[in-house]
Amino acid sequence: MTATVAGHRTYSANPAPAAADARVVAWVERMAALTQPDQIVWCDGSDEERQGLIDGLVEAGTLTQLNQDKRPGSYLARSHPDDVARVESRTFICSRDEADAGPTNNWADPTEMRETLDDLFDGCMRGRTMYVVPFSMGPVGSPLARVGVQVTDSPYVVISTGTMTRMGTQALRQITPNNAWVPAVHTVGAPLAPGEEDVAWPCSDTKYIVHYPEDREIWSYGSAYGGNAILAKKAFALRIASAIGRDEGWIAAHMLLLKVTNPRGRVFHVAAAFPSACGKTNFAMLQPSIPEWKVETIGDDIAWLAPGADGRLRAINPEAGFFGVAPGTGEDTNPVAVDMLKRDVVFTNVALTDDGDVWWEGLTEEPPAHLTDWRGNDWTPDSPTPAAHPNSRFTVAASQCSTIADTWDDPAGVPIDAIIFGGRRATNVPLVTEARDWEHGVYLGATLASERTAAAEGTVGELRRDPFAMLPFSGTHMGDHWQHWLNVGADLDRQGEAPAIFQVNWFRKGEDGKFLWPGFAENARVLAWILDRVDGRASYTDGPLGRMPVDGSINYSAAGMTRDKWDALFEVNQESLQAEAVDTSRFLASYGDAVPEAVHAQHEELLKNLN
Ligand code: OXD
Ligand code: MN
Repeated sequence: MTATVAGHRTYSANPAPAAADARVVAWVERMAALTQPDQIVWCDGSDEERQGLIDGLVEAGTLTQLNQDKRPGSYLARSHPDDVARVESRTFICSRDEADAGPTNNWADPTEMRETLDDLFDGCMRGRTMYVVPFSMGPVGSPLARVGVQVTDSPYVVISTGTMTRMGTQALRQITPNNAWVPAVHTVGAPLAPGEEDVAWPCSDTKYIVHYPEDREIWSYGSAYGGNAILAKKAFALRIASAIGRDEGWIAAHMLLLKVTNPRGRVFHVAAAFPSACGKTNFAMLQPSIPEWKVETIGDDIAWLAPGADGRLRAINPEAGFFGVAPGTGEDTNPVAVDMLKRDVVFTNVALTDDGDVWWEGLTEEPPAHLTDWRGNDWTPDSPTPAAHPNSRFTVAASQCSTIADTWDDPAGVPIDAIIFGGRRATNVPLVTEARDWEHGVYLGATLASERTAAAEGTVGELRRDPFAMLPFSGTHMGDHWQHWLNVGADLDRQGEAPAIFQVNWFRKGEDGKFLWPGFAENARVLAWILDRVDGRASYTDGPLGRMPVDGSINYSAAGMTRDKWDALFEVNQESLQAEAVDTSRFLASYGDAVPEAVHAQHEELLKNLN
C-alpha cells in the first residue's frame, strides 16, 4: 500500500492490523507524517518476523552471526563507540511544573521541548523503515500490566523489544477505546539521503530521551543503545510508570524479584533494589551455598508493586527478558546465566573469539590468547583496554533461565514478604540490617548510596546517592516518590501486611582494600537470615543503624570467614558514620521541603543514635 501523508513524500505501509485501535492508527499516521519513513511495518511479534529482521541486520553488518555449533541462534552487535550506555545528561522529565520533576532530574518546559523535538524529528526517518512495535509490560491481560506502542527506525531495537517484552499483535489487542496506552517515538536520528549507504550502527551525536509524565509519552532521539532506545524498559516501566503508579496507588520499582523456599517448604517472595550494575542479575539467579534453601528467579531489574485485594503487596516483573551486563558473569559468579546464554542471545559490545564465539572479562579466569575486541580491533591479554566494553550486554528471553519460577508470569503477581535495599559500599554499611519499621525502611531506601559503575556516564568508583536505586529512573519528584512509598506502606501496615525491609551490602572492604564477604552463592546465608526474621525464627540485636543478626544466627565460618572479618562487616565506626550523616543532612536539604516529615524524623533518630 502506498499513501501520501500531509503533502510529504510517499511511503508504503503494510496495512494496520484489524486489531489496531483507531487512536493508534491515527497516531502512527501522525508520526509517519512527521518523520517521513520510506515504509511502515506493523510488527506482529512472530518468529518469522524476528528471523527476517535478524537476517536483514546481518546483511547490514549490524549483527554478526556467531558460531552456530557453539552459540546456536546467537549474534553479536557492535555499537558505535560513542553509543554505549544510557545518557543521563540527555534524559529529560518534561512535567508541566518544574517542581514535579524535582532536583534529581533534568527538566525542560514541555511546550519548548515539543518544539525542539518537532524540528529534530522532522524527516528523521527518511530512507528508513518505521516499525510499529506494540508491547505489553506484564503478562498480557493482567490487571497489573500496562501497554505501549513504540515506533522506531531501528530493527535492532525491534528485536530487542521483542525479547524484553510481550511484543506483537496480542499486545496490540489490549489497546481498546477505553484502555490507556503509552506512545513512544524513537529514531536513531540518521536519515539517509537517496542512494546514501547506511552504516552498521546508525546514531547521532545529538541525543534526547524525553518523557512527558502527564501525557504518558516518550520521545527518544539519536541512540540505539539499551535504555536510551528500548523505551519499554527504563523510560516506560520506570519513569512513566512511576508517574502512573503515583496517580493510581502502585509503585514502579527498580527491583529484582525472587521466589525463595525455606527448608520447611515455606515460600517467600523478595523484592530487592540495587543501583545499576551492582550484581542484580547475579543475585536474581542465586545458587545458594546452603542447598536446603531454594532460590528461583522472577525478575532481574524492574518490579511493579501494587497492594492487592488481600491487603498484601503484590508484584509482577513487567519485562519478559534480561538485558544484563556481561562482564563479571562467569561460572563462579553466575553459572545460571552462563547456561542461559548458550543459545538464542543477542550480545552487544562483547569480544569475539577466533572461532566465532563470545568472551568478556570474567567469563573465564584465563582470557583467550587472541580476540577481536568490542570495537572490532585485534586484542591480546597484553592489550591496555578491556576486550568487552564494561557495559556490554546480553539480551535473552526470561524463559531461557533455568531458575525461572513457575509463577514468574502469574497475572496476579506474587505476594512480597521482604524488601531489600543494597548498594556498593566499601565502608560504613553493614552486611545486613533490618529496618525497625516501614518508615525506617523508607529512610534506608531514600538515603541509599553506591559507588558508580559503568552502566551510565560518569567517574567509576565515585560515591553517589541513589535513592531507591531510582536516581536516573524516576519520572516524578524524588520526594514525592518517598511520600508515595510511605503512603502505600501506611495502608499495608493498617492491615498488618507491610513487608519487612532490610539493607544489605556485599561490597564492604577491609583495611587491605579487599572485599570482606565472599558474596555470590554465600549471599544466600544473608537471604536466609532475612527470611528467618520474617518467619520469626532469627534473633537480632538493636544497633544505631537498625537490627543486626545476633552472634551465631549466620554461619559465617561455613562461608570461609574469620571472626575478625565478620566483626569488620558489622563494624559501627561512629566517626565515619557521623561524617556520612552530615552528608546525608546536606543531601536531604537539597530536596528542600519535598522531604517527607517521616524521613526527617528518621534522620533525627539516626543522629541521636550516633551520639
Ligand atoms: C540497567 C541499569 O541497565 O540499571 O538495568 O542501568
Ligand atoms: Mn537496572
